[in-house]
Amino acid sequence: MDATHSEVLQETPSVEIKSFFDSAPPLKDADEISRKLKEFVERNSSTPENGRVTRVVCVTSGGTTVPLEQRCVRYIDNFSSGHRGAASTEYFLKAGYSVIFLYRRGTCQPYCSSLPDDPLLECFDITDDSKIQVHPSHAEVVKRAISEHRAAVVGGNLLKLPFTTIFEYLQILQLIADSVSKLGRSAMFYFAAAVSDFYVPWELLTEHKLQSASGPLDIRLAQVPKMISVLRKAWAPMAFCISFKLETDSNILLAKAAMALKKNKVHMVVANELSTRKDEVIVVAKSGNIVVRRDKAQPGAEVESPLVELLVDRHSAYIKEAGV
Ligand code: 9Z3
Repeated sequence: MDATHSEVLQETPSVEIKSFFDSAPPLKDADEISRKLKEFVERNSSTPENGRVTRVVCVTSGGTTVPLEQRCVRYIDNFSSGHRGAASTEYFLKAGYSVIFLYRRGTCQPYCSSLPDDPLLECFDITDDSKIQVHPSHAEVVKRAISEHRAAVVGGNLLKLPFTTIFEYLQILQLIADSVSKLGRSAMFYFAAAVSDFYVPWELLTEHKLQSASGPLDIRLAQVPKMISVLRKAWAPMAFCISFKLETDSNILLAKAAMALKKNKVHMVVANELSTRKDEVIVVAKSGNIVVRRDKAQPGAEVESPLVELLVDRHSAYIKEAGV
């Protein structure tokens, strides 16, 4: 391969990335998000005065949408309830991390998994004197959800940023990476969101609703540039990075996870199979694979508990390695 060809090949990803960001509809609230991030990172940075190093993890959660019209009526979605991201956020907070929770609007939220589907309608009663009170059967879970959530937010340890589309997700992720890169090895990314591999570039979308009278629909989907490897190389190169690999065919899962580990140069890949993802995951790393299981003997035990414990441990070792 001649030098020019190899240069072109090396440049291709950044060209794709530039064109993705250039053509994406700009975030409506970019300034507000940047302001919140700046404040959050400053608050969680170590300073000579407070003498502590706070670890910050960005947990991504839920699926991205791919609009099929600019004034979007129809879209392609990615499967994810957001349970993994929400539960992991709780365990990271418990372990002393501050969390940037980048989540798909409408998906599971930290501290809400024990609440019924419609908490407002199911947890509360109206008393005879028209006051609202928690129904005794839900009192404990409501109290716990409100107090733990409030403690995390008021303490400046939880910042929640919502997204819907793939365009919003990747633009906010870039803002987060820019902000936390200054924390060096104390920052972690935990990519539990299910991110679309394909999308329709914004400029190729029709403005108005697609019409069925125009006959069958042909759509050509472009590949979403691989942002994790860019984040590793350029956006936040010192951050500890955990990506996820989801497959429905268990025969290819570990090979795909090992490939992602090598290609994206992340520190670990959490391999999970769709049907068993709540019971078991396999953490794939250069040093070998580790199976992590939910403790079935304990009622309500979640696989995210031992998983986060393991990752916190590995993150500590990564920080120590550099003598931070
Ligand atoms: C995951 O694999 C997550 O563990 C799940 C969690 C989405 C399965 P739930 O939200 O499920 O609790 O319902 N996330 C990453 C999925 C993904 O899109 N990975 C990409 C891939 O597999 C790489 S970033 O190619």
